[in-house]
Amino acid sequence: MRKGVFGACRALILAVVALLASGPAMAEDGYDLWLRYRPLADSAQARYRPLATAIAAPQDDPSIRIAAAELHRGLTGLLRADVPASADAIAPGAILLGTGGDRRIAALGLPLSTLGREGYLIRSVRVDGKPATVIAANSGVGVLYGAFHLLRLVQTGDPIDRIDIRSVPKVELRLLNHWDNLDRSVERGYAGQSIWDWWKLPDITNPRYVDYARANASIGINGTVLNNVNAKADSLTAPYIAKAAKLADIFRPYGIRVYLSARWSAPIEISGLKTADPLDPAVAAWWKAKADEIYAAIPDFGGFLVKANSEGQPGPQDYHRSHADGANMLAAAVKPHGGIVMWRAFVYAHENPDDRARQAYDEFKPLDGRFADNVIVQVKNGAIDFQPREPFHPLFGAMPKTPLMMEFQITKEYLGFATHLVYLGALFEETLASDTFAKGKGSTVARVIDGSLEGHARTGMAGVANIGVDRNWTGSQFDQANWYAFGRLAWDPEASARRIAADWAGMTFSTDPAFVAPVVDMMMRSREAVVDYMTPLGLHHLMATGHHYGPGPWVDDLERPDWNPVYYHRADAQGIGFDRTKTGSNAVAQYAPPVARQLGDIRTVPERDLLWFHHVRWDHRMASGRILWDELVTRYDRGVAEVAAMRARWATLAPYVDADRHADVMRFLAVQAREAQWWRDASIAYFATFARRPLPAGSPPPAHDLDYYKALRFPYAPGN
Ligand code: GCV
Repeated sequence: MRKGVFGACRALILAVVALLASGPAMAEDGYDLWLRYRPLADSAQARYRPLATAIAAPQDDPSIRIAAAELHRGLTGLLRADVPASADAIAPGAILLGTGGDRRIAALGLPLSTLGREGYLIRSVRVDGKPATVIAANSGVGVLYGAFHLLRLVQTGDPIDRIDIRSVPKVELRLLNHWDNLDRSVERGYAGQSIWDWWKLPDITNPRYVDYARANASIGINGTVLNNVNAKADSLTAPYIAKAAKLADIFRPYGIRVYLSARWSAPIEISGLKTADPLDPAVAAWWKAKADEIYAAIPDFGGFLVKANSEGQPGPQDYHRSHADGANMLAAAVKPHGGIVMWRAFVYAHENPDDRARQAYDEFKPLDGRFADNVIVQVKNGAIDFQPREPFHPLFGAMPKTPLMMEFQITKEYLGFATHLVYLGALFEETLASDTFAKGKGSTVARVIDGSLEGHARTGMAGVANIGVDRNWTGSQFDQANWYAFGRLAWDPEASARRIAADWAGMTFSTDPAFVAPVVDMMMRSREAVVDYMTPLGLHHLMATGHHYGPGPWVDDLERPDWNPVYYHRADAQGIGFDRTKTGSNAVAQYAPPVARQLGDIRTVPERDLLWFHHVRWDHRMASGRILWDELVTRYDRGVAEVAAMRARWATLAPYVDADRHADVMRFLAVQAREAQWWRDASIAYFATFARRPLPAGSPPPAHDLDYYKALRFPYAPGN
């Protein structure tokens, strides 16, 4: 008996030891995001141990208190040490946090005046004769950003001796746009319901609201538009203002302001006005009173985001007024309170027979210089709609007198929903690094967005959020990276997507170089993979109707011509692609002349944009020496092969990741592999009916005939 008990105990101990030795044993579900603070390896702990002497944050400021608590939580976890939070005395190695209002920080004579409200310094200094690390800023929120930065250095194994970091955001408004509806459904949301429980607010709040604010603050996001741009007027009624105010109270110490999407016709819907004409004094008075009401409840309310006269939404054009008339009227209402209006340029009209890609430019370019100074025009990264690849929007660089802010989509409406592993940092970076040539070489989109090209102080970047109530927040482990990368690039639009991926992978999974290097490589290649298996060589908008799940290049029966994929690919017996040169829609002429020349010439256009701008013969000779048809099929094959490579690679990385998250990602990759094959097969089956050529040698025929793919239906696909 004794022997039996002993044997069982021994077996248990051995099992535990084996488990511990077998790498990351703790089950994780992704809730902790990149802020996991799991213990570092012993050698790294020793390196950072001096930081564990004390955290001195004597100022009474809510954001500084949060910063100190975060450092305490982070260092306690990472270094397995209980770091004393001492209010005053500086022990050697201590961290001192605060603003110039702190006597010891003031005594250091740091160049705080160059940091603005949100920038910070992290420096190795001597305080009261003892070595210390100071995090200093001009506001509590700046201090909080600095605390997260210091924790990132520790999490990723960066050196912290003789530290000298200065960081100032290059972009003023770094915002999430939630397309969340009041019934908790999320338009284009793939991570479960909306995290805003509107029904229970304001009385009952979810601890997740704090975790949301904390995660956003950790990457510098400073604002959130709570409701869908396809807005309901109800969001502007007193009960919903009270709910938004509750969220604003929770977010405030994290430096996050709330904004609301405004429905243009709200004065009619809420108060029975006869009109929503922006030049009608009663309408202007209504909005002014509404702004006063909102600011009484939310003194730091950020302002309004507006989708007007787009996809059926009401707007000033219903009254024959311009977008500027509409934006300026709203801007006047929020101006006395310091609020802003973000007016979306995502407009295209049913009645307009012009190429959809031209329409936003044609509408907005003539309005340059006509917007009030608290209006910023929000422009999607490309001229169509968040496709796997789009050339940069021609409005960037074309409205020098108007501040333009970027709108990226973090949720992956057109890139495989949450299921596909696609690192959007690469997409964001590609757009931001594009050269508009508006003021000669080097006039990048990043410089339009950060205001430096035209000297605008009002700057912004918005990301359509991918957040929901799913335990891992974003619907998949790797989609967290897209939220993360968005925040980091909004802070610095010239930051490296690769570097950001490395930080994220290190903090989210493991800093072991044997893990980080292959994962970052995989992430950086993942964007090209999705382009290849969905829309290679500049193809776009080929997805199925409504939900946008899966391929539908054959769709030709929708009410509006520009909702049909056939409108975009224009395949025929001769070739494929949309002629946007002067023999076609001439959309290319909306770019600055050097860009227009390059893109408009089939000999110089980059192949990645070829079919966006040109209708190209099937036998056109490509750089590879292959004819276009063969190249197209080769790209589809390449995309599918890349997903297979990602699966194989991730399988080898099990030793570095806890079993649950590793298996989770493995399962998602299996779906992606299946869907990549489906995209490839369906697209090739369809385009072959025009090209009428054999597949290149070694390329297998589609698994099914075209009718099979055309018959697939997904009435309950999410996010629709
Ligand atoms: C919020 C696309 C999406 C719509 C979205 C729209 C927009 O058309 O499919 O769901 O609506 O863009 O950005 O306004």
